[in-house]
This record gives sequence, C-alpha cells and structure tokens, in this order.
Amino acid sequence: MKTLFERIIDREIPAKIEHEDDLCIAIHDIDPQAPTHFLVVPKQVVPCIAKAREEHQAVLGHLMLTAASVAEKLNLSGGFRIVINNGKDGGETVPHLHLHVLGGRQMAWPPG
Ligand code: D5M
Repeated sequence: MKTLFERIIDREIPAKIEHEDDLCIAIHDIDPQAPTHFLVVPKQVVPCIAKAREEHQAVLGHLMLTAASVAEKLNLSGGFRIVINNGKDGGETVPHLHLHVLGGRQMAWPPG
C-alpha cells in the first residue's frame, strides 16, 4: 500500500509543491506550525530515519541540501529549523521519512 506521500508524489492527492527533482519533492505542510512550513520527502520510501542505511546516505544529504535551497527560495534568510520526527515517541504520523522545515517566526527551545 502506498504511503500518503507516495500518493502526493504520484499526483493522486493534491499538494502545494514547491520543488521536485529525481530524488525528492518539497510540499507545503497541510497543517503549518509556522508561517512557512514545508516538508522535504524522498521519492524512495524509507519509513523513518532509524531505518535509513548506508545506501541512503546520498539521498539523505540531498534532502538536507534541498531543505536549505527551498528555504532560501522562500526567503527564510532570518533562519529556519529542520525537524525529523522518528517513530511514535518522536511524533511521526506518516511512516515515510520527511524533513520538516519551519521558519518565518522565532523558534523556541526546547521544542515540545
Ligand atoms: O508529519 C506529517 C506531516 O504531514 C504533518 O505535519 C501533516 C502533514 N500532512 C498530512 N497530510 C498532508 C497533505 N495531504 N499535504 C501536506 N501535508 C500533509 P509527521 O512528522 O509524520 O507527524
């Protein structure tokens, strides 16, 4: 069965797409937690960061670089935060690895 993000990648579910390339897609989060909140999602399904392996190293680096370049495109010059939720205690609800990128407001620490 496809993950929610695979269905977005396959255009079965609409999303506001900010960037797409061979390896990943960046979409605006449907429930934004900051003025700008987008997700960077690999096209190859890895359920969570804990399941990533050596073979995923290149795509993981690509996700980080894409997060930064989309943040620049969206004028987050004042700063931004990248979050990966992992598993139940980490607050992950979609079992398809994704980076959250949040910006446009002052972030607090510690996170909730
Ligand atoms: O993050 C999963 C995120 O996915 C959560 O912030 C909501 C977002 N989401 C859920 N459905 C959609 C659609 N249809 N478009 C865009 N964003 C969506 P997690 O870290 O797994 O809790």
